[in-house]
Amino acid sequence: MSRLIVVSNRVNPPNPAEGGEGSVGGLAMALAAALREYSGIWFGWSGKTIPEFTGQLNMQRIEGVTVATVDLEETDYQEYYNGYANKTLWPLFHYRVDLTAYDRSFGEGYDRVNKRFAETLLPLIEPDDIVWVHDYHLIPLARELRRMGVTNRIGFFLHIPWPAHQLVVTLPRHRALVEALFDYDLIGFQTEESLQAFEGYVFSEVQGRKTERGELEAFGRGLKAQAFPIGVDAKDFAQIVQGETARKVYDRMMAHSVFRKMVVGVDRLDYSKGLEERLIGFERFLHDHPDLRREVMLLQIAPLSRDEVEAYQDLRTRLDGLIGRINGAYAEMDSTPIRYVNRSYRRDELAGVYRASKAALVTPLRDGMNLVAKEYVAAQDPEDPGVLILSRFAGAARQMKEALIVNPNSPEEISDALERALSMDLAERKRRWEALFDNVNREDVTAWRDDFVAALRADPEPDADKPEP
Ligand code: GDG
Repeated sequence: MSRLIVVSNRVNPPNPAEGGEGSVGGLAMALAAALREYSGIWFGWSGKTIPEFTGQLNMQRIEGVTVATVDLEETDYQEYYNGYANKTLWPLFHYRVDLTAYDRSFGEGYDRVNKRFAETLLPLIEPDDIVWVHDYHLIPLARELRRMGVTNRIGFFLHIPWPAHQLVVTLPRHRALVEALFDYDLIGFQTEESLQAFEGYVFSEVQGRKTERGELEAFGRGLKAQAFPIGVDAKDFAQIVQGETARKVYDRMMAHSVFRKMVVGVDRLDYSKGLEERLIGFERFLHDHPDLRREVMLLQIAPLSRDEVEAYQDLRTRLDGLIGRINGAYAEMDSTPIRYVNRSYRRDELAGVYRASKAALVTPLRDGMNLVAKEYVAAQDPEDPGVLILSRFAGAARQMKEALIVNPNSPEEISDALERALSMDLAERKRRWEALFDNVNREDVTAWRDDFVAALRADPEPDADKPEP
């Protein structure tokens, strides 16, 4: 059986030395499991910077997974990671043209690092291996590998949205970026909407077409493009929530009346997550429901993220001010409407918090999928489930139709949904939760991974209408 090589910017297989079992994300778990199954390798940046790039590979075995990492130069880190990935592609693909930096040096750094990744990875690739590249940091990786003569099957999965055509064309080198995607055999998106936006670009911008077999063709090449909605490890999460740590957190919260009507939000501190809009919606709720002010509390967990990037620092400052203002206006001597935490918690602690809360506010302005929505559902007590309030702009809204779907830009919709969630009778809560859980359980992270790998492995049939190379 062929080996699987997973490539992502950062490499994070489950590591008991870093917080132990239960603290690791479901995605890392699922990829690590696939790598064990196919005896593969996980390759990426070590997270360290050095004065001059050496291309030295660091190989380790972590929990049965072979991990290969490479150090980058400080300039690489600034131009490729902080620059093109996080100041150009991330904001643009989340519809924030106002925050997008169009700096030529970032694009050059991005190409340079992708070339360096390819050069370092090349000696590890054996003829039968399949290669699975993850996310917007590494779009041109297949192009670089092809230039070095690699003919293996290479797939790419985009974890964030693919935006509308009008946004993509604001990138000075958008054509080159899209052309680079045609060096993959398969590209996966989170949703049909992203897939259609990509196809829209290909059809109207570069006169591509779809073949009879459903392949996309442009730049004289063809590829398969499909939606593969990512999921969580629902079974694992349902188990974690029964564990000792989760139970302790849950019991502690249930014992205190301040947590009796708790609403929870868990997000990296990122402008795509709609945190300000959520807080303004919660403020509207407090304003509209004086009778509930002392009873309802929002716990917002927001670990800091990308805090070297100015837009993230600005957001943090604005959130500090906004929360201070709302708490100042609505707190009493013995009650505070918003608890706001900038640290991260263990996965099993989060599971306990999810279960203890009556509702979750998952209200991104744009999100590829959003795993918190799915984790929240997986952690609920089937006999007394909480209610999920979900933005229509999260990829997850496509599958999770039984959530209370809101427009995150509307404080009134957020306020109304909160009121509805907190007064919903048990029968309706159960009915909604059962349908949501069924989906989260069925379309889980293992199904996502297996579907992608199977599609990538599938031998291309001879295609009569494919142009000669
Ligand atoms: C990208 C896409 C897509 C958060 N705080 C803590 C913590 N988390 C965990 C959550 C969840 C993960 O981080 C966040 O995943 P999301 O999907 O919500 O968002 P992104 O980080 O933006 O992820 C997104 C995803 O990739 C996968 O394809 O769904 O659309 O943007 O698992 O639980 N985990 C722990 N402590 C925390 O304080 N342990």
